[in-house]
Amino acid sequence: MLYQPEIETLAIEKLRKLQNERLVAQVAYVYNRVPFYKKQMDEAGVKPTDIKSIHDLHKLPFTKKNDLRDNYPFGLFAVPQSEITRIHGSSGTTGKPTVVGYTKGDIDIFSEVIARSLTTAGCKPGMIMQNAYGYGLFTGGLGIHYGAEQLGMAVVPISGGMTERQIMLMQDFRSDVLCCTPSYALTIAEELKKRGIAPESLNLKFAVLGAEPWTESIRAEVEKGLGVVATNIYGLSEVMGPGVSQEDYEEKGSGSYIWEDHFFPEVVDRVTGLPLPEGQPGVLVFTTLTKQAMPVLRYWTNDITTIYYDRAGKRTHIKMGQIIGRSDDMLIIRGVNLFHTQVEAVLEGFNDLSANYQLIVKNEGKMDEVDVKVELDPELCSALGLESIDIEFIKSHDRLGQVHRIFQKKIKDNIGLTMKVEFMMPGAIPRSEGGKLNRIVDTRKK
Ligand code: DLL
Repeated sequence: MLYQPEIETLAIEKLRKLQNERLVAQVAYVYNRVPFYKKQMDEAGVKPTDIKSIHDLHKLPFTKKNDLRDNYPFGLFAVPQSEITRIHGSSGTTGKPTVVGYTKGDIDIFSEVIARSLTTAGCKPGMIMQNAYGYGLFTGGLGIHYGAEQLGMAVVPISGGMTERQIMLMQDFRSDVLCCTPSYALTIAEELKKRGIAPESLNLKFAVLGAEPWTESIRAEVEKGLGVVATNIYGLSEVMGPGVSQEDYEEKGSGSYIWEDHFFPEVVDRVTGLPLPEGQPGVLVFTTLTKQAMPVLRYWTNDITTIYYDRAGKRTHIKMGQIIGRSDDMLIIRGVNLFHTQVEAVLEGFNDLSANYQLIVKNEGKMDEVDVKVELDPELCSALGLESIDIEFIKSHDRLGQVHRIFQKKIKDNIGLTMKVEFMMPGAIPRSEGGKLNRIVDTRKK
């Protein structure tokens, strides 16, 4: 099912024409209204009239997170404060947040792309949605909320956390849809299992997961543990919030549709900033085409992914792959670039291991090292009567010793790094308590 069939399947020439018209207008709009953009473009020697189509985008300078910080709080707003209806902030935990603003018109478009995304995820009017994204400065809660209402769903604005309560309401309200981070979906699934609540006894059908990187191994665990079809929703506050792209529930694993009529994507080289050919991973860059309060030109998201231009799905809009990680979170270990999702991807297919893992980065001698801590599958532990971890026992145990060796070897083969693998008892690794989960502990001295 499509939410806006005429836009979602717009012939590519028409989509391009729309994008070009919107881009030309958006560039002139920010040049005339935001001193920061006027200065950036003047310094780069680019006039608004030089931008005639998306092919001219490369002439514009990038906008980076620092530019938002330097103009804190409202310096990049293109409208008088009286026209601002809502203010959100980035999820950063330290220092000042990255501030973004919306006009009434922006909120309407935000809701429209969320309604489109939720339909793409399998949601329908009349369904009950349990929205466990955080409400507050974070765009997840309110962003999804308004879009779900626009679609005609009944929203339960429970926000993140209070897992017991989540489960009680899920049972009593017969919620059809759960929206939350993938790591929190795992927490809920685990709690259900602990309490002996079968996923079939619930009414959940879909989970719409995003706000942090995740891979197929987590999808498999969430789908099994909650009895849902789980899809990816992507977005960032600076561009809008959630709903910049969304995976289709019937085309899982083939990428997420980018709503190109509002957000124009590019993938560029992390170092040179030059556009990359299709299929090569690089930094995702977005230019908003219709924003009023805080448009961004060539916003450097720091997110690493790949764009597929084959347009082979139900819609004509292009798809992006899963986010591998953020370039500012990339570890460089003995000369090898490492994202935690690469380790997560290796976990796929290891039924004796759970999707609860953590990377410990350390430097005890000359070289940086990474240890992988991963929890054993709880059912396996009870079947073996295992109550604590003894590394010598694991190594000498037929089944566990073999899993240990194969997992370590697969990490080396796939990632190119030797990592110490430590098996943990279920529950030993921190869980998401409702929001984004940090899976890396860096103990190196800065
Ligand atoms: O996380 C918006 C959002 C809310 C998206 C709910 C999806 C669901 P910020 O707090 O500004 O906004 O963080 C944006 O989170 O640049 C990515 O690094 C990461 N991110 C968001 N969605 C995904 C995803 C929201 N599906 C930053 N996969 C982005 C991987 C994601 N990373």
